[in-house]
Amino acid sequence: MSRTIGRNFLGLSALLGLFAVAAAAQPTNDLCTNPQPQVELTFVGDSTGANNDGAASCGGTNDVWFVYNGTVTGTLAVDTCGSSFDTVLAAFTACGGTELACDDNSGCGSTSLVTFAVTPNTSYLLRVAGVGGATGPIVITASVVPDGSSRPANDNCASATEVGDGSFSSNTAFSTTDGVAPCVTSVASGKDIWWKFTAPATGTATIDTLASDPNFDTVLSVLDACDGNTLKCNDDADSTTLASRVTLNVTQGTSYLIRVAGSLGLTNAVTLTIQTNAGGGGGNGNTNGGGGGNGNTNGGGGGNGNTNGGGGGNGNTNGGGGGNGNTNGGGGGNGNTNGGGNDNTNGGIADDIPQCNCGPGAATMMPLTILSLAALKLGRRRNRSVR
Ligand SMILES: [Ca+2]
Ligand SMILES: [Ca+2]
Ligand SMILES: [Ca+2]
Repeated sequence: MSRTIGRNFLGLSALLGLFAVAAAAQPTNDLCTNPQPQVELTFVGDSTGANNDGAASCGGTNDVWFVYNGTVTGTLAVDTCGSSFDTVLAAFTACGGTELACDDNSGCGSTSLVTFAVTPNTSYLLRVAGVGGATGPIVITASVVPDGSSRPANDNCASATEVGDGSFSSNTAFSTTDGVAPCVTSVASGKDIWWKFTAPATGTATIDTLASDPNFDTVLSVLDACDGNTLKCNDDADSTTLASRVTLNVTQGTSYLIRVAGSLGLTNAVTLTIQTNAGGGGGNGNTNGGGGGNGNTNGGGGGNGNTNGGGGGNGNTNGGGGGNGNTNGGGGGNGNTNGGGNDNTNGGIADDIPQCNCGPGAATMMPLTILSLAALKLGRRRNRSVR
């Protein structure tokens, strides 16, 4: 999103007048009688310098105001996930009117989440206040679900869809925000859905949204638990795509929470792909430090190093066997593409010659693949830019 955020965000900002609030000045939406329009996206406000002119059953001071104008009959959710301070959020029928909902900490962290029924052609006043006089930048997201529709089953982290390896379709439409992605600004990672991935093997898992609509700017993160630590986070897989990809080490039987959000609170269909590559077994090091091997991609076996530092082998791609290094520092072999070699006795050199089923060597295949992918993405990028 790094390239497009400027364009999208500035465009939205101009549309919504988001930066009308000057730093350290009184916010333009300080008073209930002059609220900032709220739409169904993720955007920013700022209560710095705000005075208090409202009251809510769950407290808060130094409030600023937003107004949401109903367009359908349904249920509106508004959250302050990503805000910089401990918020309190309340909804009213009018300035000084009936309180429809009030919440302190149901959002992510110490932020707030309220839900209430809405109808077309009706305005709802939203009060964002701080606990203990706190003020600062606010991130606020609104998401209405019309009667007859429903939020995604995996909207909340606690109800994440359980998966293993594979490809999974879902949609962020009507989702709400219940997490943040530390690799982007809060406003750049809004409405989210969740999967709970249990690793089928110990090794490396690659998780991506690359099969989603190429125009959907996703942000992908992996956590060790709901409200836990973020292990990996990615906005754009590379400079030519808006989709996301992460690779992480995983342990068989361990579960990981996967969050996919749309930039700026935009929503769309998501295809999530997960592939675990079981790391080959590390080699055996017997007597004086034989090194264990590395197994990359589909279970390459690690080599054995026996006596005086035989090096373990590397097994790359489709189960290349690592070599055995026996007696006085025999070098372990690298097994590239279906089969590595053995080096035995008195310092045999490492064998990295493909043994069978070799076809074109890996060294010539890889650049061609990268170039082809780059050409495809550049072509797609050009196509998109002329729409
Ligand atoms: Ca709070
Ligand atoms: Ca959510
Ligand atoms: Ca992205």
